[in-house]
Amino acid sequence: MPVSGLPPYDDGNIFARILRGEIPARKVYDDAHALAFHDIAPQAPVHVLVIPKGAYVSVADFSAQASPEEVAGFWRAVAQVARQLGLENQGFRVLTNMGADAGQEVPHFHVHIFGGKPLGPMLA
Ligand code: D5M
Repeated sequence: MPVSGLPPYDDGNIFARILRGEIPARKVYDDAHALAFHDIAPQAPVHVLVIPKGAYVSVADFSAQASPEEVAGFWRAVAQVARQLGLENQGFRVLTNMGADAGQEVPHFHVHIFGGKPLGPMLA
């Protein structure tokens, strides 16, 4: 069970289907712990999603349940993706939405990487 008060992991969510190769994605990175692909509705010149390979609903679920290897592997992949996309020098933003108040749409933990322009202040 996820720890976050969200429903249990649903195998039919769209990112689980991408992981299983059932629907296409514009992949930019793939390793044992993480997959990264372009967001279908980009909100910045670079907008990529990074997801863990394991079945976790949210950042709270991932942080509580994933092994140290999965957690380290995931965050190393996030940094690697940013490097690979050439974002390291200019800077970039990493964001995750968790639950209803944040408007999380897809119940498989993911982080957004935004970059490619000055991003301005954070929205509250
Ligand atoms: O954001 C979920 C994000 O997932 C949102 O920015 C759209 C994106 N999305 C939804 N379906 C797809 C597919 N099939 N490919 C790529 N990107 C997709 P959230 O943080 O849950 O609000």
